[in-house]
Amino acid sequence: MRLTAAQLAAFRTEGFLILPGLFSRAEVDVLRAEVPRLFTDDSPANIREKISGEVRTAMGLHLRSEVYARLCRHPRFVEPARQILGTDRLYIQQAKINAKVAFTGEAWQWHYDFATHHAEDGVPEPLALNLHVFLDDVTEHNGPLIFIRGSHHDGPAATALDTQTTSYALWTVDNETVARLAKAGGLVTAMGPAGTALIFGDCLVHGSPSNMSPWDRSIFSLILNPIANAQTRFARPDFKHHQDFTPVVPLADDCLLTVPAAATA
Ligand SMILES: O=C(O)CCC(=O)C(=O)O
Repeated sequence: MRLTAAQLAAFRTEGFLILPGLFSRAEVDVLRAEVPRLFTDDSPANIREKISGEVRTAMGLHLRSEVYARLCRHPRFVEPARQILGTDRLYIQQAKINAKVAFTGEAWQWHYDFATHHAEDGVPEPLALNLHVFLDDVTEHNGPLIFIRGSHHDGPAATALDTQTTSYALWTVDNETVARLAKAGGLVTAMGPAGTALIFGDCLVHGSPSNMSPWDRSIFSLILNPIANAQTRFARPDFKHHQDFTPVVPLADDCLLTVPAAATA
């Protein structure tokens, strides 16, 4: 799969792409079928919400599931990432599902990913890409991501580590900066049916509100980073930043539909 010149230009200008229907309903069904097993694992890679105790984020998925190992090597993710970054030498930095369970899923504060990648892992440059696929329909009601259009042009904003708001410590951007960037670029809510994909860059400021609705909202997120820009600090667990810098090689386009039954039992 190749992005068009118009998509590449939009990515550079706005900092993100929304790709409706990138994955089919049949592919989403394969991805969703793995979720109950993964969420009931007694694993430190399943991080729970502060209030409800429901799974907030389930990490390290490419090591815990053949289906998600394949998704991380899916050509509809890997080829656009190679195209944007201009290199075939990318590694899987992180693979997770952010669940936002109906009524209780908590917010992700305003942040950009490079703040964490740099401060925690010593990633030198803001090159990593975050590639999402919606596992549920995402609407204005169930805690969608909100992007600040063009905020990546401002470069890495000042951040502070917030260990209080949720169970997941995050380097966050202050309200004054958010207000300035939002007035300049506007906010875009990333919505669409299950199977919709997103690609956004490491300096794009984004966040998402809590899920007050009666509808679950799960989104898979893959971070791919150039091997030449790999982490230089190794303090975080492997499930937060994978320490194997083997180049990711794309599989066949139908790889999610050919998973042997034994691999999902
Ligand atoms: O799942 C969400 O709502 C937030 C995800 C996010 O901020 C991220 O992947 O960096």
